[in-house]
Parts: sequence; structure tokens; C-alpha cells
Amino acid sequence: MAGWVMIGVPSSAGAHHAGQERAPAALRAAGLVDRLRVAGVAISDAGDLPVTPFAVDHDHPGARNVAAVVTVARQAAAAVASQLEAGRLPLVVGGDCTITLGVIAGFRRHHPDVGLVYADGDADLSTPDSGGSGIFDSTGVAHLLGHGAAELAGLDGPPPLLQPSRLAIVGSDPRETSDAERRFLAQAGVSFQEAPAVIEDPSGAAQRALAAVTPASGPVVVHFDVDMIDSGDLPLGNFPHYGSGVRLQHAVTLLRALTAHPSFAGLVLTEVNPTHDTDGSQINRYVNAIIEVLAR
Ligand SMILES: [Mn+2]
Repeated sequence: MAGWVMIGVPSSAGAHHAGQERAPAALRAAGLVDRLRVAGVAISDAGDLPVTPFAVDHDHPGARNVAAVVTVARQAAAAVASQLEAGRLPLVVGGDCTITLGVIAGFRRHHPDVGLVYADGDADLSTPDSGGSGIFDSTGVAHLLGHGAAELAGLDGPPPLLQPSRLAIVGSDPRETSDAERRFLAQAGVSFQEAPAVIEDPSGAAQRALAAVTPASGPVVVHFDVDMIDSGDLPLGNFPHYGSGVRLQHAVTLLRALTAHPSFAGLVLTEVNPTHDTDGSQINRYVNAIIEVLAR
């Protein structure tokens, strides 16, 4: 076993504003890699992909910065595929949530049956034509399932990037999902557990998500958007979720259970915006939490 490798994806191309492109450097400076090693986790550092900050895009109000989002996803896919080739376990540190599309595309090159547990404050089902912000951050799941912008959904050949039966969404804020979206997920056969299920029993929520995606034999990637956590507890998310009730410790228990599964094959960390943390104290709590998740 060659151990873990950190791949930094310093991009806010798909975000509402700049800031997340600083997360890989901020997390490294807070000791993410060094302190994982001290905790006994074998990890190397592959450095960062090119910095791709948010840019104002007046020309594509329904699909802002789509070209940059696709480029970053392609870069992430290539980096992940190459580290898998070397037998390493990717710790992909974003960056906004659209990087997970690239991570799945990279896994597919070695494992077409890859599965995904998507721990996120949102179900991310918006598309460029749904009349919203045109920001891609909230569209990741729609694109994974083959909807939305063709160049993103078709990142790795004919869509979908992921079969609905290989996806489990967990921890989303019920205030952010419509009944129509819940029906869509149920009809598609996507496992969907919202924040109250995580608050009540984070280990049980993890086991149910794993049970949904592990009947197939492929590896399972875990996506963790920090905005699953109530911003009243940890205000690091690029876009706030005050009042969801999910505490940092709920997320740690959930993620520890997910990453302990024999099929677990990689972790994606998204949406940390270091500009929201004036003194580094919240980044430090986040790094402590990730160490608690990964140290065995
Ligand atoms: Mn997200």
C-alpha cells in the first residue's frame, strides 16, 4: 500500500465568489499533511493543480465560468487517475464542489463501477436552465447523473458519470431541497438522507449510505462539503448554512464510519473558504476533525 496522497485543487471557478482557491494552501499551513503523518497516517503531497480563482462572467448568466469549471475538473481527473495508477489513496483538497465531478471521472478510468457517498449541505441538483444563480457549485449531483451542461456531464464520455444506484447523498439541509427534487431522487433510486438523520445517528446514517452503494463491487469515494455543518458551529463553508443543526462532531462520526469501510477509496474535501476565518482558529478545528476522521 503506497498510502495517501494529497492533491490540492485550488479552484473557486464554480463558486459564488473567490476564496476557496486558497484552501489547499491554508490547510497545508495549518498542518493537514504534517499532522496526519504525526498521527500515523502515511501520506505524501503531490502539490497543487493550477490556481483557478472565481471570475465574473457576464456572458453566461445560466452557466457561469463553465469553461474554467470543465478545465479544472479535467485536471483533477488526470491527477486522480495518475495517483490511482501509482496505487495511492487520493485526498483531494478543493476547491469548490464541482471538483468531485473530475475526481469521479478520474476514478472511472480505472474503476468504471466507482460509487460515491456525497456528504453535503445541499443535494446540488440545480442545472444551468433551472433559473438560479448560474453558479456551478450547486449543480454537481445533477451533472454526475447526466443533466445540465453537456461539456460537464460528458466529462468522461457519454453521460452519466455515475449510475444513480452508485450514489448516496447524506446530510443535506432540508430547507435547501424541494419536494420535486426529493421525488426526482427517489424515482432515480438515489439513496437520500437529510441532516436530521445525521444528527440523530451519524453512524447509522453512514451505514445506510454504505449499504446503498456497496452491493456493487467498485470502490467508494467520499465527498465532504464543509457546508454540511451548521455555520453556527463552524462558519467555514463558502456559502452559509446557519441553523441546520449538524455539528462538527456529527460530521466526524459520519466520516469516520464512511472511511473505515473496506470499499472506501478516496476522500474529497470541498468548500472551505479561508477568508471566512480571521484568526485561523476554525481552520484549525477543521484540520483536527479531518485527523480524527483518518487516524486509525
Ligand atoms: Mn456542496
